Amino acid sequence: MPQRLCRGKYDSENLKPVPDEMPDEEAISQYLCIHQPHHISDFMKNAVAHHGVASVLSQLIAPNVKCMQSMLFIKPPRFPGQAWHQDEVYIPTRDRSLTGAWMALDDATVENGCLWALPGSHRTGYLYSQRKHDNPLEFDGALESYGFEDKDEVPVECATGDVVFFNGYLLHRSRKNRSTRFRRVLVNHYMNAYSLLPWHNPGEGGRMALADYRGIMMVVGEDPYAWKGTDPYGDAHVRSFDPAALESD
Ligand SMILES: O=C(O)CCC(=O)C(=O)O
Repeated sequence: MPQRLCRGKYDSENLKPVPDEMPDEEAISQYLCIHQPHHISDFMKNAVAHHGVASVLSQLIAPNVKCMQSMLFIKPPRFPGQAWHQDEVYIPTRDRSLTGAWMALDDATVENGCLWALPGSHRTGYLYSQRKHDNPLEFDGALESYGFEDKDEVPVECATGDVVFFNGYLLHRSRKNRSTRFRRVLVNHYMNAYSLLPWHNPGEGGRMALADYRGIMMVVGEDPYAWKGTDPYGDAHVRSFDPAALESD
């Protein structure tokens, strides 16, 4: 499945076509992570709305659930992970309903850079500050959250097909892929459709409390704000990282 995206088979400025003779493995090895693939691919839209995942989300979150983000991690050998963070820092919800569904497309192990989490760190609803990290060989360029003890972190090793659901306040990270295998994962983010989404858009009449990004996709139930319509989807885009991370160690 990532082959078609990585071979540039969709209408996207950011995912350029590759020569026919290029092997799939080489084509997919160009990318750490493709953001918003569901904006351009019907296959990915169907994955976002996966029936089994949607059914769990309706129990975990609420009867009405919308999705605002998909991320297809490919993470080839030697590619970096992402430092400690809470997803809610990036995608604020009004009611703490942000939930990630992390779907393993390969076995994810400590060696190939599985997810690590700090159990229970979502409970208080505390959002930690962020800073630039100093470990470009391990993590991509995203900022790191800091100000907490991380000795109790646990690896979240998964078999292909497993789905991990986690709250947007959970502190998590992943490390560099130190294996010779890919670590592909589809991570989609969902929230209660009743919560406004102050992500990207300024509020109505300049009111922050009314800010509501509408580039969303309903996956369960009714959209209470259907009267607003939805924003047209944009392109997919590619996550960049420091090529120094590809040094072996
Ligand atoms: O799986 C990874 O490498 C990182 C995923 C992640 O941090 C996220 O989904 O927010």
